[in-house]
Amino acid sequence: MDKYAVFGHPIKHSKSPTIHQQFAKQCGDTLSYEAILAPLDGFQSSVEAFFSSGGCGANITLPFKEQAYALADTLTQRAKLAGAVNTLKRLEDGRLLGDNTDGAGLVKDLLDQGAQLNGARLLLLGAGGAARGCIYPLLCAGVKEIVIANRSVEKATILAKEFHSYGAVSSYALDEIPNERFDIVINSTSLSVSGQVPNIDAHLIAQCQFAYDMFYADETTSFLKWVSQYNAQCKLVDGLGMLVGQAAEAYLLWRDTLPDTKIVYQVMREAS
Ligand code: SKM
Repeated sequence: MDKYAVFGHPIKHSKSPTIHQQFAKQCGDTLSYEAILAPLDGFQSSVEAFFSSGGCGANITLPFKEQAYALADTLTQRAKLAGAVNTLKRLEDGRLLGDNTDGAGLVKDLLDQGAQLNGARLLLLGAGGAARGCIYPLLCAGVKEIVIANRSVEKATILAKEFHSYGAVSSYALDEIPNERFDIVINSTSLSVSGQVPNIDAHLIAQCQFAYDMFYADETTSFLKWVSQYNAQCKLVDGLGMLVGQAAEAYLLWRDTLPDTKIVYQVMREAS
């Protein structure tokens, strides 16, 4: 039986095994997919043991995405630009291919939820790994301009410089974002985990049509609640669909079949 897994620390919370089992059922595939807790100082040996015992592919989550990037023998363009790997595939010659499907998962979910990406002006809050992974896929999907805003402007500026040859990308400190109209606002910070919101002027979200929080929870996230106070028309979406989307892209890489994400998203939403 084809063997897959997700590696992380912690890993108990991961919904990946449930998502991939549902994809497999939908596609008529028989496979195993387990959650593996890799020791903080033993990621490499844990992944190597998995692949040498016949593993076909793996997802990688926090805090190991940079280590997976270093471990891969060859990388896709989007993984190179993300500087991180969330999907490994064992190639026929035994080498490990590293990919990053997070940004594609985000784009897929934005489109599924009705966002108009082509020509959009987008405000991206945060400049960490999650932001880095989605800039190139968003530009490829037709986003016209990305303004990256971060607590430390230096980090945002490094990202903007790195991606400026792919499109219009600029950087600001959170409290210095020009008061312009944005179509879409994406929160890539982890502030919602602790119920906080990025320190930006509420005018910035008052006219946007779409607010996306990469974090997801059983209840509306603190960021989406905050947006709804200032903009009742705005469509609010959390990161559950991105999680399902990145898993579908990984499944496609491993098995050459793109599962239907909409059904699985509904099931996961109802279960949460
Ligand atoms: O990038 C994904 C990863 O592939 C799987 C995952 C999970 O299982 O919680 C979360 C994200 O980091």
